[in-house]
Amino acid sequence: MDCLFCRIIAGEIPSNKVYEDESMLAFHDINPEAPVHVLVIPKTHIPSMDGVSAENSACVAKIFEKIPHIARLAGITNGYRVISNCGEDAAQSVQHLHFHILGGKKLPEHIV
Ligand code: DGP
Repeated sequence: MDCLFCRIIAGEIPSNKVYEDESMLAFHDINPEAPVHVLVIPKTHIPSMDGVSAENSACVAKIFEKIPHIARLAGITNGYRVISNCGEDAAQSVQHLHFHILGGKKLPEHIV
């Protein structure tokens, strides 16, 4: 298993968990870019947004259903931003689908 996030899911690499259930794991980013910076990943290995399909999108829907709860668990009270970097031009650095939840401060207006 050479996927870093699969190894985190397997418990081979420790993480600071925020939420976990049968289909997803949420944990604090090792390199936070906001006071609260959580990553949410499906337990199914999907390399990026490009790998989402009709066959596997249920786990993505579950993540989006759970993101408001995860944001609250992480202490976010006044709004947040969700980002998924996909591919080289977006500087995706870990090839396992993940959603960044950023909050805990007023974020820059023009990130996209
Ligand atoms: P991206 O650039 O969108 O592929 O984001 C990957 C994120 O993963 C980046 O913000 C840093 C984070 N990250 C990388 N390695 C680790 C790790 O071992 N533990 C944790 N908690 N986060 C990691």
